[in-house]
Amino acid sequence: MEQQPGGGLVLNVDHTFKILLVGDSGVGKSSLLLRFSTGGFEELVPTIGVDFKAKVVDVGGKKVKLTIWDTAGQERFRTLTSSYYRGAQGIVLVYDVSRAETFDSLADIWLREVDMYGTVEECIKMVVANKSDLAEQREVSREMGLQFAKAHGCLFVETSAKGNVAVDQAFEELVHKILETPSLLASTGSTFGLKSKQPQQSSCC
Ligand SMILES: Nc1nc2c(ncn2[C@@H]2O[C@H](COP(=O)(O)OP(=O)(O)OP(=O)(O)O)[C@@H](O)[C@H]2O)c(=O)[nH]1
Ligand SMILES: [Mg+2]
Repeated sequence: MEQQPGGGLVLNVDHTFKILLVGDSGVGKSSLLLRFSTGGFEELVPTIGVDFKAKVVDVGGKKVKLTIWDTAGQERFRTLTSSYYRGAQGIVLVYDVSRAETFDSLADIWLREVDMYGTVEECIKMVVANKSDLAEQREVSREMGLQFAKAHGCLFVETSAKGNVAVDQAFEELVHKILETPSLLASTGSTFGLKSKQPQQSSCC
């Protein structure tokens, strides 16, 4: 910790990374973030717009501040949430293993959004298969999720926010991969590593 001229305290960190959570409504994005940030699990209402939490983690000997943006999955917020892809070094695409349509949406909606609105070249994508505790209701096998992630160059982790299975591991793996990617470290706080294309403007009717 360090005293600032204005009297406030700042935490010295090696890097600050922006992480974005996307996926259909109800897949458990906010529950994963709650579990990761506070260790808890409780019944949540659907996210309105975008929520945000910050957490400092030690990964590979580095102190990393994560600013994690939790977007609403509901379609009515899509125009708003699209602007939050900008500058994200890590994007987590979440589906619910007990609802196959949420898995299909990864290809139909969420990966397309990453391509359209992401601005960081080489940003790390991670597919998270949540609700692994719902064994009886499972509609998407681990193998299907893993194959999909491989085919699209994404990391893959199965989690349960409810059962606290592999949630910390998912975020840590993501941070590890970002730390291993030099262009993403250069992009922290600078314009290095940004895609050359201009961000998409939302169209006007
Ligand atoms: N069984 C089970 N239920 C879960 C798990 N994670 C979340 N849920 C439940 O799934 C529902 C939706 O969770 P949310 O975290 O609000 O989902 P979300 O993806 O943030 O939804 P939006 O904010 O609408 O995009 C809630 O009833 C949660 O309690 C899990 O790992 N297992
Ligand atoms: Mg939510």
